[in-house]
Amino acid sequence: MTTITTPTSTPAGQRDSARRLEETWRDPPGLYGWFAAINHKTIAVRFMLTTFGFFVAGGVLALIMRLQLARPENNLVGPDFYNQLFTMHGTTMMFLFAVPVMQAVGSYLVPLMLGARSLAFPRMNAFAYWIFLFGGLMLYAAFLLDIGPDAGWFAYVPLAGPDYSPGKRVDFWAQLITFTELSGLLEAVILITTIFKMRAPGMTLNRMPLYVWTMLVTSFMVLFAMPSVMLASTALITDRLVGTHFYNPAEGGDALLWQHLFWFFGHPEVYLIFIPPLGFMSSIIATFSRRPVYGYPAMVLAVIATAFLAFGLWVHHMYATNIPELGKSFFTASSAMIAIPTAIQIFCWIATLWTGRLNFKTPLLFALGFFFILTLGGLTGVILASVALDLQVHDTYFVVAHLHYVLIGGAVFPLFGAFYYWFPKFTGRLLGETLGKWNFWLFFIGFNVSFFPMHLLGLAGMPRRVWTYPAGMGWDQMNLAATVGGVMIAASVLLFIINVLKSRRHGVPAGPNPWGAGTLEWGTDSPPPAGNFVAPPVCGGRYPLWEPDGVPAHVTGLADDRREILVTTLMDAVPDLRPTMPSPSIWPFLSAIAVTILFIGSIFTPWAVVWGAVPVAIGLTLWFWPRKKETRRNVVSEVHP
Ligand code: HEM
Ligand SMILES: [Cu+2]
Repeated sequence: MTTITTPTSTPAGQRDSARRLEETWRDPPGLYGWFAAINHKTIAVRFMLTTFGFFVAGGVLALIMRLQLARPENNLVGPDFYNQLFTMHGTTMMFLFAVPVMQAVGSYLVPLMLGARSLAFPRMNAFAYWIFLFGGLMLYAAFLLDIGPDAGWFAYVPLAGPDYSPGKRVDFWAQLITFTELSGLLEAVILITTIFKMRAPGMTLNRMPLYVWTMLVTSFMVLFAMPSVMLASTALITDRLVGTHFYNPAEGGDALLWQHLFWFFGHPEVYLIFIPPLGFMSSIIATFSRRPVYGYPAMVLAVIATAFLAFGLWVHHMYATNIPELGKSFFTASSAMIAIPTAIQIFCWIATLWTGRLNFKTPLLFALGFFFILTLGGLTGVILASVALDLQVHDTYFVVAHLHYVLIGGAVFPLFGAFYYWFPKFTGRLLGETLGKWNFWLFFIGFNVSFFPMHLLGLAGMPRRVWTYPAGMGWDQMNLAATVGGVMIAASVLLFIINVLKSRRHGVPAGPNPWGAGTLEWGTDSPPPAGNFVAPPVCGGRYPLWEPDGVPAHVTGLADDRREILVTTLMDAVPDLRPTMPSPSIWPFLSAIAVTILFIGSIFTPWAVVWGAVPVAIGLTLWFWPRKKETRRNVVSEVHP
């Protein structure tokens, strides 16, 4: 049993222990160490940088589209390339940026907020990152070779089927789905396990930070949503490669099956993107209004309700199909209903801000930008939920406007806020405030200049996914405005990059808690040591650092010469077990390469599934091969608990 006492050891003893902990938990040095790294912070930083890289790549594609559409009958790009552009842009933003970036940020912050030394399953975490990276690289390699996918980000059959999309383009798309969903599912399992079993003693479910609640709920949604699209895309590949007929009505298949399976995932996906930012909002608003978020139980229940409802609305993407009209009305009702839990949260935040003492730093500006933009996106969402109105603007720029208002307002604004907020924790330095304000205002104004006119374009009948349009339709000015706004957004992202590069070296040193925040990640150094906490905290409330007596005690008795962690019980976080975490290993990386060869090979021959399984099996076997030293230690600790 672990004993919990106030630390009594001498400062010198603590320093010694801190040094040993650092040696125990850090990643090995050198090139080998780079590939063998498994520390959750190392992997999370790589993950965040990679997803941000994809955001920039997707943004460049968007800019090319906007330049092409700036004036009528433009010839910057041709129709075939334009098809690849919007498909790659949508696919990148949804599968390589928005969902994974939320998991990446979570895999950095969740253990720190819980007072834990690590994520659960750290090797699997490294594996999930490599799989994600290789999948993304495969997609972009295909694009650069001019065989990028071109059937839209939701790849509807029959367009994406073997008859209308011969060649390999759509296969790369379908296989990218397998890569990213595998990675996403693993991350979800890791986060759920960490949240349920590795919380600091005293952190009952009822004291868990709201951000951790959002990551828990998101991870459960991933478990239910992602298998649906993996199944769908695998069936698409087998239709295309080995002649099955899942989606072929002539042979008893069903084209609409694709839409059901895709949107059963696709609608919850937008909530996978949107729910973690609700947690960013709660963290930022609490800290910058200097008081706990109002209505904790209502906030938690609202997030859970959103997750449940999110699985009951997928048909609102399919109003233009021949589903029975009565059925569609139910989906109208449920689509309108999901506005309720979001509204509850918005009211709780307003109540918090109303009664707080506001501190207008850049993170809060981005949080306020969220309110404005997301609310507009939500209102057009309620319009689109109605079958009659939706049919009028289906497949027009009205939809493009709506989806960017919710996705950029609901996810990208809070995400930027979150970076400004947690950057000092990641690096030990604050981001520049002046550049931050420029970053915000350029983004906010540019966004509205770019996307507001698209509502009007849609109402004026401009269809989405067209590479050009004739002059004299009354669309010219609004398209030009949209392009100017797009350039402003690009400039603002550039300012952000400059800010990061500058502040990483020369920013104001942050110290452990620059904002005076209340959750546990601010109770350790910035950046945190390899083992997160020299003395892991015991949790005394929802905002432990704001409790009158601060952190009441620390966990003692954990080994500092091996990766020992404290496992606590699910509901009440009572200390339970002291397992030892695995050490760094190159095998997650090598196994990810083997899996990549299997996945990419199977685009070209079904035999890759058979022969490709051999290296995967070897990789996994060596990954799990026990080491003598570790086994001996485990046996000893079992005999003497
Ligand atoms: C950063 C600024 C952005 C600009 C200027 C931009 C611009 C565009 C444009 C011009 C289109 C194509 C319209 C068409 O021809 O139908 C588009 C489509 C799309 N965008 Fe964005 N976008 C941006 C960011 C994002 C973000 C952050 C996301 C998601 C998180 C996103 C998701 C999508 C999706 C899903 C589509 C539909 C693709 C398809 O039709 O297959 N965009 N965007
Ligand atoms: Cu939807």
